[in-house]
Amino acid sequence: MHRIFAVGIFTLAALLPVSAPATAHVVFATPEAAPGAYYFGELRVGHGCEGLATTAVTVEIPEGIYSAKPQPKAGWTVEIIRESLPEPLAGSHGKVMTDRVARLRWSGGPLSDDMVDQFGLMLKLPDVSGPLYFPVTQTCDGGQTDWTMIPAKGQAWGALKHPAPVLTLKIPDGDAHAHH
Ligand SMILES: [Cu+2]
Repeated sequence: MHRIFAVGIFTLAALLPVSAPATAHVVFATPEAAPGAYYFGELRVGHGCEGLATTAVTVEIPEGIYSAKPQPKAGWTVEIIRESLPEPLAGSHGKVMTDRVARLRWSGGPLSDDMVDQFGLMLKLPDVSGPLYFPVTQTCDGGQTDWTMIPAKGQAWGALKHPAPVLTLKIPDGDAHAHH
């Protein structure tokens, strides 16, 4: 009886694909947003680095985004890394901006390879349409995976081994004018 059960499990495992599906990469849980919107999203970490537990997640905030806030997370230390702007810019509420958030980093955990978690952030999105790439460094206990690949023209995001998480900015269907 036990032996038959074991054989059944083995057969199922053999049928699973060798490579993880695209959804198991580091991705935005909600990958679409409206241009110019305040967007709250979560970076989903679907697995570790080649089986190793995740101990830090660092995300690069692309140019054109001047406001980025991480969500605090129990068991993780959050860092906001800023860089100064080449020239001051007019910000919200009449303030002048002299720097921007260049990257956010959560370190702690560890998040084991067989579990999933999400890291929240709020962004003020630029008023443009199209894909925005957020390169992520996944640090693990004894390894690292760089989710930094950006598809070339005509190349599918899913065809890349370690694609950067992408957020696609587009005006919602049936809404000719984006509401701010
Ligand atoms: Cu994956």
